[in-house]
Amino acid sequence: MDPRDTRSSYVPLPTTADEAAAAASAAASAASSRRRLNVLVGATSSLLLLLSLLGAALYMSPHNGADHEPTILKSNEQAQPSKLKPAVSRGPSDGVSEKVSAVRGPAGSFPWSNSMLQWQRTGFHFQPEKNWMNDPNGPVYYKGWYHLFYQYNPDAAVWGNITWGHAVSHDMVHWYHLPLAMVPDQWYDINGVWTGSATIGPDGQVYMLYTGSTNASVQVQNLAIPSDLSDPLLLHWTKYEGNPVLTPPSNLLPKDFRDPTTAWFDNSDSTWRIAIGSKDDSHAGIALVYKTKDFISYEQIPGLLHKVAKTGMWECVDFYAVSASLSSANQAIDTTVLATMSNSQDDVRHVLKASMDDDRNDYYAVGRYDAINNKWKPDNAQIDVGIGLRYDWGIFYASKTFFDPVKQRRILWGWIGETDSEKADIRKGWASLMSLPRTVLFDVKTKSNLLQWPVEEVEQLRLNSTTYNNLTIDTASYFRLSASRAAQLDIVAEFEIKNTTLEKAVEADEEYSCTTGGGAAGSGLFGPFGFLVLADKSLSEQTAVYFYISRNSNGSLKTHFCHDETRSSKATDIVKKVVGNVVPVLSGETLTMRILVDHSIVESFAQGGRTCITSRVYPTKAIDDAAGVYLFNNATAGPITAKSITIWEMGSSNNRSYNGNDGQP
Ligand code: DQQ
Repeated sequence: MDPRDTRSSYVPLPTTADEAAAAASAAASAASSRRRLNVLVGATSSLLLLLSLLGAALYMSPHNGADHEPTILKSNEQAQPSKLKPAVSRGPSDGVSEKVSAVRGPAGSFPWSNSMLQWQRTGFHFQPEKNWMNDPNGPVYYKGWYHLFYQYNPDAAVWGNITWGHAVSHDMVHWYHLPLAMVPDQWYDINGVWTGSATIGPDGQVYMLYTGSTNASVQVQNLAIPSDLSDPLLLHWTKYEGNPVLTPPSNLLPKDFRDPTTAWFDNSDSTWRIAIGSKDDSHAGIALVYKTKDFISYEQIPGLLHKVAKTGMWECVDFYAVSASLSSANQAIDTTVLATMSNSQDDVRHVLKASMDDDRNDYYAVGRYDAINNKWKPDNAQIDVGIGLRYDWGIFYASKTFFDPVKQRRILWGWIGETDSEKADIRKGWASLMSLPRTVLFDVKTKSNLLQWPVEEVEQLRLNSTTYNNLTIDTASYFRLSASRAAQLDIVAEFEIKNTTLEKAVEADEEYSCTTGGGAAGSGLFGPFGFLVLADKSLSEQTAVYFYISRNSNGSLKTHFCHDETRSSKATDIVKKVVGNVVPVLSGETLTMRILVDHSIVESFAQGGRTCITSRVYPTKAIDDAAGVYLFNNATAGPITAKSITIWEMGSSNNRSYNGNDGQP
């Protein structure tokens, strides 16, 4: 089978003729369902008002501190799943941020055609078959399958009715979409089966801890286990009858206690530990730690794992160990032994990541964990969690890692939202996708950051390639590169700047940053130079991926890696920015970048993954055969030489629906 013909099983948008007919009947049924909805909304809002007043009253009732049991609206009866199918997302009102960047700026909706919208569907990134998705949940390897669960709205292309979608893969490239793993059907998760993580115990038991948003919108932690551990597909899940297993401590707001991590084992007292994110009353982001022996009863460990002032609510905390020794740089560390790696071991570092609800970015810091004192400390307080390094300087959120026992590696999944309008998402019938799965390693050369790189399995999709060696590009020029299917590419490039050119560095500007530096159209002594992807012939649409070298005050050079989305589309109803950050380049290193283009997503990695950027782009002209890729150089100091550039056209992943046979996808 030609892998290029296996785009995921997506129902095409109707043709213009079909559309006109469908629009007429949709208008008629919308009018009648609006009437129904009004009645429903009226009834539901009275009910919600009653519940929230009751919830608020219960939470505001006086209490006496430590021994206070948070009051939760309990019911022995099974709650009914919500019937609301929102036309607009109700994330913020439910106490959770759902969409990374609402469209602001020039108003007016672009006349998107169906072919433009249909083109946006990716070829080799993970996406559900339709509708809305957000955070990756409980990624785990089990009996031969990589499992990916995710936040999913089965009813619409906007956030709401959050359930757990589920898919399995042998290689994290080709997927089988499975039935929903968990739906909101209990009082303790009726407002959403929110984010959670998997832990496999030494006896092989799988524990899935997740946040439930209760009937009073209180965030509680719940336990679910596979109904049949012998089923490699883990199709059926049983929620623990005594849920919730954890309720918010009395000193925290009931809507700020969510997203349990994978558990790690502590030999000192033979307990499992989990971290949960929150914020305190001074708006500091915090991570709390609980211990448990059985995943049912928990005790909060005094103190906090970590806290950073003014960073706000920490969502989707992740905590894991990485090897810092050169000899074992490709050996990730199983989360369950994280604690035994603590303290004195010099060749181990602990990574703490939190997703900042305030700015919707994933920040991490490298540090050390002191399990005895329940404390994690960053190696460098200047780049603590939330104020320093990001996994990705574009759009990338609510990520989660897991340990892959097969290849002994740590793998990171991130939620990549949309930067178009909700209206366009509804027309497309889908919203959001996952980043490529990335391996995560400690950078043993810089000793200060992680390295992220697409899992090697992605390379199986590489088709025909074109290589250029020693391609020199003059200042203020561009050059079209060969790629006939430019919507799905893997580009790897290495650049060299002649020493004679670099000698001019004393004059390079000091104040540069990607966001303020004028984008790809600007020009300085040493940049920008790099690639224009998804560009039409006239370059009226183009997404630029580039380096820019500036100078530190001490005269040393500083390299920036940026994406300029501002000319990525003629459309005005999308968010377009210049994003990026500094990338460490060590003495003697050339400049390297890798760019994966997949229709509406561009994912880039500089210097082996020290700095990563993801953009969502929605071209209107540079699509299908009109999309091309160019090398460009706007540096005024002189020519730039690409020592090598290889461009692979990429095939598509082969995704299938579940065929209904338990045990066989
Ligand atoms: N998404 C979930 C929450 C989490 C947020 C709800 C992060 O559990 O905090 O869909 O995107």
